[in-house]
Parts: sequence; structure tokens; C-alpha cells
Amino acid sequence: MTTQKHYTGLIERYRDRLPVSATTRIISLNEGRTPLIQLQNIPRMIGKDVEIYVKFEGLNPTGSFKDRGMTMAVTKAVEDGSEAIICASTGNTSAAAAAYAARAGIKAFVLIPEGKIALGKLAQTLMYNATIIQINGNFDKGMALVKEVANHAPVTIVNSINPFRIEGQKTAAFEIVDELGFAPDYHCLPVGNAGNITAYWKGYNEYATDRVCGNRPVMCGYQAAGAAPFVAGMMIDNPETVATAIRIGHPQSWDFAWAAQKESGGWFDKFSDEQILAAQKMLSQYEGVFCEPASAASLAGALQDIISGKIPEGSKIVCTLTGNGIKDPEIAMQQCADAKPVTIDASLDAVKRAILDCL
Ligand code: AN7
Repeated sequence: MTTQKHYTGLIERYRDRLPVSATTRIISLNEGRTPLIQLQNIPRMIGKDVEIYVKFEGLNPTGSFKDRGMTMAVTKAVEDGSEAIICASTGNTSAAAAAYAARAGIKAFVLIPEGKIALGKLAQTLMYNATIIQINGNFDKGMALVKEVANHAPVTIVNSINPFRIEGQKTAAFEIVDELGFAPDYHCLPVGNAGNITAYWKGYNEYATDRVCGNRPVMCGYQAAGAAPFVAGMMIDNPETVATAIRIGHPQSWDFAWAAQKESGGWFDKFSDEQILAAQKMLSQYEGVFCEPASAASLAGALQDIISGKIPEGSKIVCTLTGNGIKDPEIAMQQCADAKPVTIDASLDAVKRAILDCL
């Protein structure tokens, strides 16, 4: 009998394609290897013959895709002798930075827009014991400050301008190809700072260059209507959306994201908060997959483009669900405000009546 080595994270799995050496101390929480779930009910409901898969990145250790980039960024920061990391964040990066810093035994500083990050993200960042610095400004302002302060203090930036973040995140594309045996025809994802679309495109390109797959997907980037600089074709100053994760007006990976769109023959589009929330609820109700609002932009976009025919029938589509729905309990409760739990007497009769009333 062969003993199977237990899974120890994406750096170990893809170490040949990542910038680590045999002696690198790997800082990992066994991130990656997230499920690729084929939707069963929604394609039938829209009456289209398509294969839609969701890459559920909300099942990473801190509940978002950021763990992929953070294992790599923190591994390299530690290798380079850094004792502190810093990031600006709409919430998920801060949680990931805090967790991997805890794992590494170094310090994490996170700059967040006051009052604009989801409750779960704040709670986990506190638990991981990061130093949280709230600013009375948005993510873009925080990002600018982080870039400045890194010139004045011994801290390593772990936002996606750190190239090791992109290296880690490109492994999501590898996993999809390894699992399907091919690259999808279309890859749909939410776009905020645009690090992730950059990373996926890099991953697909590396695999295509090495002939691991014969094709590369069309890249479709979806934004919230109030925070859609790629749709506007220019940076915007006061982004607003209920999907706080992507409340970003000055994306750092601007040029890389345009390259991904152009080289893949893809497009950007934007969706209202109502459309994003509807997609989030639909995915929960009809597929049992609970992602956070920002993540649902990928499905909102895919469905619109499938229904319009822009994405033709017969296509294989992957939507990245970037974060877990549990991170934003306040939005979830608002989404279900009409589905108040019934309160009844603790008796068999009352429970029986409550069930029969609903059938
Ligand atoms: C759930 O945490 O920017 O286009 O500071 O949390 O790579 O920025 C989060 C971004 C999509 C957008 N979905 O990804 C942060 C942060 C979720 C996110 C995005 C984010 P990028």
C-alpha cells in the first residue's frame, strides 16, 4: 500500500512553477484545491445548453482567494527577512495577510476604510491579531498611503502590486485545467483591483505555452456599476457598491487587466447592486452555494451574456466565486428579511403545525 502524502497547500503542489527553492520555508495553511462545482439547476432554469462551473474560492482557509496570493507573498517576505507586512484592503486581503502573518510569526498592519468592510472580515482580522488601522477614506486612498509608508518603515507590501501575490493566485487557473483536462471557453470573474484577472490570465498562458492545455479562455471581467473604472475606461474617484470587496476606483493592475481583456478577446461589463444581490441569492437558493456579494458579479455577468447569446450555447464556462458568503452576514440577513424565522411553542403539536403549514 502506498501512503498518500497529505495535501500541504498550493506552493508544494505547484512548486515547479513558483519562485521557491528547496530550502524555502513555506508559510501555508493548506490553501488551494478548492472545489469546481458544476451548476445543475440554474442552466436548466435559463433554458440554455451550457456547462457552468463555479470555482468556490470561499472555501480557502480564510474564506477567499486571497490566501493563494498570501501564502506566496508571506513565504517570500519571510525568506527575505521581513518581520512585518502591510496592506490596504476592502477586507479579504486584510484577513489573509493577518492569518499568514500569524502563521509565520510576523506582524501584520492593515489599512481599511472605516465602516466599509464586511463584519466577518473585520472579526477574523481581529482574531488573527493584526494591527488594524481604520482610515476615513476609501481603499484607493489606503493603497496610496501604504505605497508611501513602505518607503518610511520596514514593512513589506502584500497587496497584489507585490508580484508574488500574482504568482500564488495563478495556481487557480492551473487547478481548473488540471481538473477539467482543458481550459474553459470563458472565464468570468469579479474585478476590483484587477490582480485576480491578471493572475488567472498568467496561469492560463503558462499552461498553454507549455502545452498543458490547447486553449485559453476568453476573459470576462465584471464590476459593480458604482465601481466600474474598466467599463468607464478611466479611473473613478468615489466608488460605491453594496459589494464592498470591489469598492475600488483606482485598480492597481490596470494595464495587466486590459492586456488580459485584449489578448483573450474578452470584455468588461458592470452590474447594479440589485443584479449582484439577485445572483448571490439565486446561487444560494438553487445550487446551495453561498458566496459573498462581490463574488456573485461573476455569475450575474455570465448569466446575462449567456442569455443574450454573447456567450454561445455549447460553451464551457468557469465563474470564480472569490469569497465566502458567511463573511458578510449583514447583507445575507438583509437579503432574507422577508424570510423571518417563525417562533412557536416548544411542543410537538406546534412544530407539526409549523411544518404542515409550509408543505
Ligand atoms: C471577494 O481584499 O481588494 O480584482 O483588499 O475580496 O483581484 O482585486 C478584494 C478584492 C473580488 C476583486 N472578490 O479582486 C481586498 C480586495 C472578492 C474580493 C475581489 C476582491 P481583484
